[in-house]
Amino acid sequence: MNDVNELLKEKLTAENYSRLMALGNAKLHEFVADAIELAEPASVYVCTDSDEDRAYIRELAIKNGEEIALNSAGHTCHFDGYYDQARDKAKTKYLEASSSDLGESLNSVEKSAGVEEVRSLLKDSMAGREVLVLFFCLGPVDSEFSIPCVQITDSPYVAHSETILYRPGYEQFRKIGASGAFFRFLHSEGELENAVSKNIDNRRVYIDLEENIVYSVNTQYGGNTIGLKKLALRLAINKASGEGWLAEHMFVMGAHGPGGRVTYFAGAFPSACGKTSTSMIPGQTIIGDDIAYLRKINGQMRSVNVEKGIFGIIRDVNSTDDPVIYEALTSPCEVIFSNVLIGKDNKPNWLGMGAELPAEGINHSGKWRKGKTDADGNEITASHKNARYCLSIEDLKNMDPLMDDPDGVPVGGIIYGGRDSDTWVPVEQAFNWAEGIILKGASLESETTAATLGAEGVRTFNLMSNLDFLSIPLGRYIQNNLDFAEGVKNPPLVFSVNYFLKDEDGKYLNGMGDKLVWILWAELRVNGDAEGLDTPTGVIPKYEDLARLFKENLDADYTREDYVRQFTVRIPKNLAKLDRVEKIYKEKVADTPAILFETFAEVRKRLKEAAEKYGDNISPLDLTA
Ligand code: SPV
Ligand code: MN
Repeated sequence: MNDVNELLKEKLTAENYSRLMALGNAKLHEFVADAIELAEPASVYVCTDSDEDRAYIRELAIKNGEEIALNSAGHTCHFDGYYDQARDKAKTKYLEASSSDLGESLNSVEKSAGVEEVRSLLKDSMAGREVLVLFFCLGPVDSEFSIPCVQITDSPYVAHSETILYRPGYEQFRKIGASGAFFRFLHSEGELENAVSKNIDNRRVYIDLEENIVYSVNTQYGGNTIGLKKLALRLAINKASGEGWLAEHMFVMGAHGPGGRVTYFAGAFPSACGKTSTSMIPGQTIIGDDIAYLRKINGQMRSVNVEKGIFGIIRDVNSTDDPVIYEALTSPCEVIFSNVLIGKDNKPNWLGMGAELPAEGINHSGKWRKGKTDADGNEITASHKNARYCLSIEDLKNMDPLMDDPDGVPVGGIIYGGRDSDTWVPVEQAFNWAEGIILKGASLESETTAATLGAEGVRTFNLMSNLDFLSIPLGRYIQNNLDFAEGVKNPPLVFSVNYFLKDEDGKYLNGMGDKLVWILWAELRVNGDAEGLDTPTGVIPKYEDLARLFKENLDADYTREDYVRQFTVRIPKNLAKLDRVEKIYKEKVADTPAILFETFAEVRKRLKEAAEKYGDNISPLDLTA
């Protein structure tokens, strides 16, 4: 204890020391002292929630070259290393204590060996740099949902991103004093070359679930470094499992129904499958786009956005498809662009922005010219496919007024969606909560994207879109979800959506804007205002309701031909999917709840009976008959 205080007194200026001591939390002091002793920064800056401290971080990011000021007020650009452009799933591991039971599916390393490895990489890693100590709160402050967090990082870019993405927490720490639980994150970008992490081969993200600490080193990409994002989600899933609530990879948005009614939806989609743009559909209101906590409060399922900003994929954001984000990105406000193309005019450019891109500029590969190839001979795109923007939801015109409500918002519906070219219809409601969890969430498959390292377009199982972040055995996670509706008076309806269905020629069957109609139909269902048609797997919309919604909201004439092509129930594809997913549970998930297999058997029976009656591919018009 005394050693800790002495070390802090020696390494910190009087002002920084008193800021840290004012929090009166020995566990926090120890964590900071240990990080300083290990990584040996040249100086330490302790941030409060003040505007001055935020401005200091922003300026530091520009001064140290991790961000470049662009020509619009508040806009900066950050580049990650060429091979550091996405989450590194292979090098993200749980530090597994001998007593733990993570199961085979989770990537882990024996704890003492892993701690030693990551600490040896962190040793002296901050030499010559200033380290920043920051405090945030996951979820609204002063709420049942709040989790205070401390982030230690030598990257002002990471710190800057977090000040945009998370609610300030210095005052929250002051309130919890010595007693409360909190999450801890230690990040070092390691040695830098041209302001990017140099030793990518030694990139590691190691997670200690017992101590609620995450170590991240030799990387800058946000998904590997912004502790409060996916690293905290992993800690939260474990904590939630012990405490009876849920931490999910979900947006939360308000769908605006007839007569000014607002119905809230929480939706889980794998990365780069339309999650952010669903949370931002024009005319609706956003609470959050990426991570939600769900709790039962007074017999109601309620949800908050864990974050207060968006670290979104910028590709294909243009004034037609995502007008709200596009407007924010092209207006003066605080935005960090990452891995976009900077043209001669010092403005950001990205794939799919709806304008011709400059033929040269600066991007994640350095000086770029159209046609430039990398060391493997691959053409380097103008901006990276996983290029991102980071901005605060407060800077969007469609922020929901209940965004910071300490009690969250009531959840009317849950939505699961993936990138599925040939099986699921565009929208379908499950018959009940358990079937929703099992047939929608626990059966989710999606084609891989640029958000993680590795090949794209490979159909992959992705339980509730949360598989990458699970920190408990898969079966237990499913059971927690099944149990979560217990004691809830009106459990949310559960829906699947699929924006990526294609015809035989590989052409998408839907336009980008159609998702508005699927969400508004779900809104009607939640409120008992639309009838549906039963399929073997759930309830689909009637043609008349969709035609009306398309006309009223998109001024589009929705034809019966479109309806039939989109909503034909593809029995062989659904059966094949059940087989694929069941095989995974049988072979890889030892603790799969029995009800999952029972439900699969039941649905298989329903599908086969339907095929006998109607044929392999059932037109939704036949279901009306
Ligand atoms: C995702 O990939 O799901 C994201 C961005 O939301 S990351 O921070 O990389 O997780
Ligand atoms: Mn995400």
